[in-house]
Amino acid sequence: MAESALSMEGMNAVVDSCGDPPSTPCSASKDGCQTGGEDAHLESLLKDLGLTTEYYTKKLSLSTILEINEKTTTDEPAKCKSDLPWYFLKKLMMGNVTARNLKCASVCESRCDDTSVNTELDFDDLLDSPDSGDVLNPLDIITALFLCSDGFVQQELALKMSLCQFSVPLLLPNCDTNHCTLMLWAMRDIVKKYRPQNLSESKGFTEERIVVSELPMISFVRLGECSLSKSEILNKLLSNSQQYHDTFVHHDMDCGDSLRRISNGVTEITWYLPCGNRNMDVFSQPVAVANLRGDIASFETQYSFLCQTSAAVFVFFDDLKSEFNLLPNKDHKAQIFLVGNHQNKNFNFDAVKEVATNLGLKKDNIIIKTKKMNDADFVKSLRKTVIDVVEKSEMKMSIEQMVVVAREFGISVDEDSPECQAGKQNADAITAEIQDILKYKEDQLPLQGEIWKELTRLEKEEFRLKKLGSENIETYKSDLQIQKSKLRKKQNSYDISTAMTRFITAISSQGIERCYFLKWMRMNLDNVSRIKLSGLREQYKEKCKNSENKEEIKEIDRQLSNSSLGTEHFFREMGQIYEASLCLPETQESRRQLQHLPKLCAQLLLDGFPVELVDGDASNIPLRWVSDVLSQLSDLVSPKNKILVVTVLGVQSTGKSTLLNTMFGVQFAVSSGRCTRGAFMLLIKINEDVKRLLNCDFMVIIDTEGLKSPELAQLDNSHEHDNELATLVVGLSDITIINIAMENSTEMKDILQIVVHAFLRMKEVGKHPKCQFVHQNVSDVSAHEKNSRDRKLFLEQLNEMTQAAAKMEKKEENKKFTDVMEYNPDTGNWYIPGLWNGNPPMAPVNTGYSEAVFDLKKNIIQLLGRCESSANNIMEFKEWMTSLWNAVKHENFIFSFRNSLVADAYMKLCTEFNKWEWEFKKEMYTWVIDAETKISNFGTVAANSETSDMSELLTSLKSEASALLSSKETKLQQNLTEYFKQTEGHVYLVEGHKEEFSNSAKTLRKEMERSVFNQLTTAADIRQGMTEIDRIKENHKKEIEKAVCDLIDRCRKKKVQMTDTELDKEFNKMWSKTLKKLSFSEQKTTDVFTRVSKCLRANVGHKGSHACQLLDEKTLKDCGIQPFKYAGSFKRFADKVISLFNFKSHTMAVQEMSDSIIDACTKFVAERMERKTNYHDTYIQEILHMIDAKLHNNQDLKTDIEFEVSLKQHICGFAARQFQKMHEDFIQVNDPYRCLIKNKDKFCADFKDVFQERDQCQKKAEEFTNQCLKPAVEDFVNRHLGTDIVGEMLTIQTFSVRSSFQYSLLLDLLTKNKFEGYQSYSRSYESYAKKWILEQIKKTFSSSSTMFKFEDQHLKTCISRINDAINKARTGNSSDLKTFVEDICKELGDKLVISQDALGNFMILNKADQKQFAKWLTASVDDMTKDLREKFEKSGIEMKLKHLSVQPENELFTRVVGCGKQCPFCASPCDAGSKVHDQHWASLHRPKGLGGCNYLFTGKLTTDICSSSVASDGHFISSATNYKLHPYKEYRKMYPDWDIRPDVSSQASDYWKYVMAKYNGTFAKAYDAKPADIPAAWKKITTKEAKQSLKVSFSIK
Ligand SMILES: Nc1nc2c(ncn2[C@@H]2O[C@H](COP(=O)(O)OP(=O)(O)OP(=O)(O)O)[C@@H](O)[C@H]2O)c(=O)[nH]1
Ligand SMILES: [Mg+2]
Ligand SMILES: [Zn+2]
Ligand SMILES: [Zn+2]
Repeated sequence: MAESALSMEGMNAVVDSCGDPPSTPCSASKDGCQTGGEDAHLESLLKDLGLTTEYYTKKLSLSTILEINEKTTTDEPAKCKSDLPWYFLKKLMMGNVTARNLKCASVCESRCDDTSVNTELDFDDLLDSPDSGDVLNPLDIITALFLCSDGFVQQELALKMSLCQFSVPLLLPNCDTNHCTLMLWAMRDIVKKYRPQNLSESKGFTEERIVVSELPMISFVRLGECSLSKSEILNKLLSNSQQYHDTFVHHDMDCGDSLRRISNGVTEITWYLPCGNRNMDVFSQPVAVANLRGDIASFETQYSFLCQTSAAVFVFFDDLKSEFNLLPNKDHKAQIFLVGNHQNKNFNFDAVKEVATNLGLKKDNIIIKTKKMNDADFVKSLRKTVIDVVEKSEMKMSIEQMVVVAREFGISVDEDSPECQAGKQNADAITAEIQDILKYKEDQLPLQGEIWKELTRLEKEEFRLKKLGSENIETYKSDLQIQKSKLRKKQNSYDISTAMTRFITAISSQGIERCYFLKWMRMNLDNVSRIKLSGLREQYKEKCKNSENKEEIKEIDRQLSNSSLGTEHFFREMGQIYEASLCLPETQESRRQLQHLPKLCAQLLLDGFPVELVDGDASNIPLRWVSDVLSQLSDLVSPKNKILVVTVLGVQSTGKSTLLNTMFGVQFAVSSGRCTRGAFMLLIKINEDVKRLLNCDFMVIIDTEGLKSPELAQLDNSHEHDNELATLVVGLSDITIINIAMENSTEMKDILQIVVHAFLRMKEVGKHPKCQFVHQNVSDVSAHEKNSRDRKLFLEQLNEMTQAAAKMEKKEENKKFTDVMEYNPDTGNWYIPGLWNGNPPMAPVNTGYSEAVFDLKKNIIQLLGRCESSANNIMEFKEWMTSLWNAVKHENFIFSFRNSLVADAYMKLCTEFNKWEWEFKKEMYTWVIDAETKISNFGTVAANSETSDMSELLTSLKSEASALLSSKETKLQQNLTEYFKQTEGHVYLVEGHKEEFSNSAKTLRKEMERSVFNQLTTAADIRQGMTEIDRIKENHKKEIEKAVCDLIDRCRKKKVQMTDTELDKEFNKMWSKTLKKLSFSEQKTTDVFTRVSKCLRANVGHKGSHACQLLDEKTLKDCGIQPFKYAGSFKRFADKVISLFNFKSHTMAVQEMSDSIIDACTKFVAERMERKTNYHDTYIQEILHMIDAKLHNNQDLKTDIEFEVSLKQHICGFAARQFQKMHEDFIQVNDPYRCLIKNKDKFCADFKDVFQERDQCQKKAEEFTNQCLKPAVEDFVNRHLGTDIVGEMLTIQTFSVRSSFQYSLLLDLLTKNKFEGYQSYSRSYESYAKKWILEQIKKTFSSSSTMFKFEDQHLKTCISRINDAINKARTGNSSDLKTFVEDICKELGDKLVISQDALGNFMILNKADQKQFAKWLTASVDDMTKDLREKFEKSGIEMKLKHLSVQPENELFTRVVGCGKQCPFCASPCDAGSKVHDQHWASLHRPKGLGGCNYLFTGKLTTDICSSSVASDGHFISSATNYKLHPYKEYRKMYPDWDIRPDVSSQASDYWKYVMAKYNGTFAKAYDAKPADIPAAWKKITTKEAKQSLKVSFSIK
């Protein structure tokens, strides 16, 4: 269609179909209605387009058209007229050349619908055309949009239109006011690159802002009506033979035939630019081509303007009226050409002749399309004329120069707005000064030059310690810090340069002026550096093809960097000024003056300007600056601060920036050669309508510098830089686009390596970015199908890379790419055809490119919507950036990574888990209390179990316990699963710990089970042992009772009054007689030593015969008498060596461990003793278990079997001794004879009462209460109080998680500020911690009445149970007192343990009346309550703690001590929150000198901190290394379960540095060493900073 010439008839038909009145015979009526009398054409059209007056007056802004909304990703065509402008904008912004095909879908649809309904053929219908009211001319829409847009949108429109090779408006009229504007500003941003003929030899090219290029302009206008389609002929004129392109909208395009309502008078311009190839170029010189829409008769101003600015004006006409004055003023500069169509019936040759003569035109100036000519011939002749003109004409003018002409004709210029002018002035003032770029940068932007690079080097060196040498690490680090602060000082010594002052003032201006300023800056700077840069870039590209020119490439690269100057350099300088100012005292004026800079920059980000994240030249992020900008940004948008991040990565110059620009309509710097440096970020607003879908308020796009091929990377060591950059941006992004140009697949491979590495690192630190691979320049439509084999290959490569990367990071478990991330080859790959359709510079953007990018965009937005984790907010983004970059600065990323978000998530998980764990434990504790009660009451009147066999009871209780434990464990696991299902709180970051916690739950259950079973067995055995004694006692009592009864009978028979003395005498007689009759078999005591020996043998026995032999060498009775001393039985020599190597000596370490074990066991024994029960084997088994666990925990400390046996013997020895005593005491206390004797007085009293028939009720009631109930109640309270205390303590922050505990403990030390505290903390962490916990408990409960509240609560429960039982027994029909009491006991049997002995004593000689007794009982229970309450209230906390069955400090300690492991270097406790974990880590390491280590030769305490050492090239020596030197960096080979992370902030250990600096002398004295050489920087640390560092280390908010 495009190539075929249109016949006149065809055109008429089209016109008719437009609904023009039939009287208008030809197409010229196109602009007929323009001058009609109707008012406000513009307004009505705008209304049709839905562009309300608001848009016209306020103007569309870039942020409006760039925001992501519902329409962004719909494929739906425009439905109504008001959709059209947006549809056009959307397509144009993506560089789609079909953007001008603007038709409402409803129009086509209604047609289709009609025909489908009509079954009968209706031929009339064929001639019907859609209602013209529904169609709008594309030119109208474009004009309307220009009229409704602000300068920046206009610029963007013009830019994108020129990319599509569309003509752009040169003169924009307002059809209502007939006023015209020269669109100079709008075209300012168009830069064109071409090769004119004279450069074709040298392969040089010209790259210029088109508005300043002085070009001949050829204008095409129409006079009256014309049957030739001027625009179409122009399109043909400009197209070369292979490719026709619609530069101008013409009637034969979609809706191009519909009435133009506002766009007559528009003068469009386009450029023909040669590529330097004679065969392809239409014109060998660049030409500007202008096209005036409408009849020159109506648009004289425009016509006159063109006559003054063009080299030639071609006037198209049909019917030339001689009277028309073609030349508005005489001294026009343009040649005039008349172009007529002889094929038209109105063509009047005479008139032409007349006019030509009048104007003095030559024959050449008249071009007639003769009857024989077809369009092609005609175009050819026209082209020839144009070439002629261009070659001969002297008339060349740039658009900038046209301003003067425009003013003459009253045409306004868009650049004249005051804001634009102000912006220009400000920008010019700065850029006018620039002569030599390099020098300018040195003078005006000095802070970012060498100083900043040196700072970067120091910063990295601080972490990498490459040049450490033999120097002491901490001194070295401290020196680096001092050097850094010197550099900052130097930065501060510069006054802010004039350029920067101007720059800051200018960007402080408000609103649009600031935008104009920045745009002007950008363009000016671009102009300044372009000439130099574009040449260099070209050279660079050329040279890169052949990597042999290494030196040259390096040189060019350096020059490129030196000669580039953009706004980013000014912002960079601002960042440095700001960062340096932070080193000034807070009060200093100059510092305060600069505090607003981050906010300024944040506002710019919000306005859509890109901000430099990574400075590509220095290869560093100014962290403080960027962080503060982001914080300000967060404040500005709060609470709408959720963001999603999209990044692009790929080889250099593969069109990454172009891709992002096309996708989002943004303006990242694009050019050939190396141009993006570092990484830039930019914000795009998300419209309300899709916010819910995407769950974010902004999208952040990050454009990055291209990754270099390894050959190039070698040159400047940029391999590291690329790796750093990739790791950072991948870590920041939700989606990473990996851009791959298909041409260079080898390069691709290397780049993939970097990228895969970055992904692996992210996986390891818990972040899960998604990725999309984009393959560029794949033109085939069926690329996706065809490439399925390639994709397989691609995946194989990815797998290969993964393995390689995994090996490097020592994370070999990652074998496939899909292990690293979720990736599907079918949905994760995109094929995008080449950008240009044809040969630049005349090539428009390929529609296929634009469409493919659109598909990608849709997909990316969908993917973002599906991001499982709720979007990050800006502050979290900041947090990630900081921790990623800090980790990047280390060599070993994964092990250096620390992130407070991860730490927070971990802490939350620990807190939750701890809560569940405590619920579990508490429930089990309560259950055990009840079970023990059941066992204790077994076989007594209080028993209420069915079985009479103890072992049966025990079995049933055990199975009950197992069932309960199982259900509790399941609940725990469920909680855990549920926890990881939630989307809040970044739980995905700690997904890696799930297994750990699940295992902890299992372990918890196992431990609980062991302990519960032990308790049950012990209780049962002890109860069993008591049964026999109870029976004996019972018999004795019966005998006594019988004897007493006999005595009473005898006495009564005497029938004489007997005095008390006489009665006593009688009783005594009877007592001795009866006792003689009774047989008292001596209660046998067990030999506890034998029992313990057996247990010990069982424990050690399986360790081999040698162990048993060792056991035999010593009898237990001889053990545990002397304090345990570890002699260091082996490698004594090595031990000495090691003590020289500033390492804690092995002997000392073993002794310390032994002491701590002995300490714990002693405590355990003491607790048992306190309970005054009988001995049981489980006790000693428990102790051996403890020892084994501790030894296991200290495996690193290599010890031998001799040691183990002797330690166990020692402990078992003293334990056995204690237990023996306890056992004997127990036997004594419960000895039937003794018990009987003890009660003699009581029996005597009872005897007298009965004899004298006194009322016993009150007395007995009191006795029952005090002897039976009271102890039981007290026991009940004591059993429960322990758990209550723990529960209460756990509500305190300090005990919620390990890290809080550590924090509080250390903070307390700092507050107390006593050397002794630090010393005992360093000497024995465990015992210090235990003591401290007890202190905390006492502190918590001494000041509050909480403890009493708990006691009172339990008391109340008991009392109400007792009263209930009494009442129940009363109403029941107990026949006598005995059953009455038994009923009560039975009722209480499941809660209270009532002493059988006491009960027996109570029942003897009890003749009390049941009813009376009951009455008195209630009263005495009341009294008891009062008594007990008083006692509880009065008794001190220490007393109370002694009697608890659950020891709160133990419970709390096991919770906060964690796994109990200590750092193999500095002995800092492991901070992992779960019970079971295979990696131990400490949040805070400390100088080894604090543990007493000193240097070999100097004898000075060491300042080395392991978190620094592991990053250095130093070596260590220890028993684990077999006393050989081993590199610190590979400490994991020796301590594979330790994860010692380098000090990321380099402030983390400030706490300990502070302590060491402060107590250096005291420590030295205590360790009998010389004081350490404290690095200078340590001495500067303040208490406040020390506190702050604690907070940071333990992630405390
Ligand atoms: N032929 C062709 N040229 C392209 C294509 N995509 C981009 N370009 C051109 O390649 C040049 C470089 O494009 P950029 O977008 O700056 O490339 P980049 O990857 O961002 O470059 P760096 O940031 O320097 O690594 C520009 O001149 C683009 O017009 C493409 O698909 N085909
Ligand atoms: Mg780029
Ligand atoms: Zn350590
Ligand atoms: Zn641990």
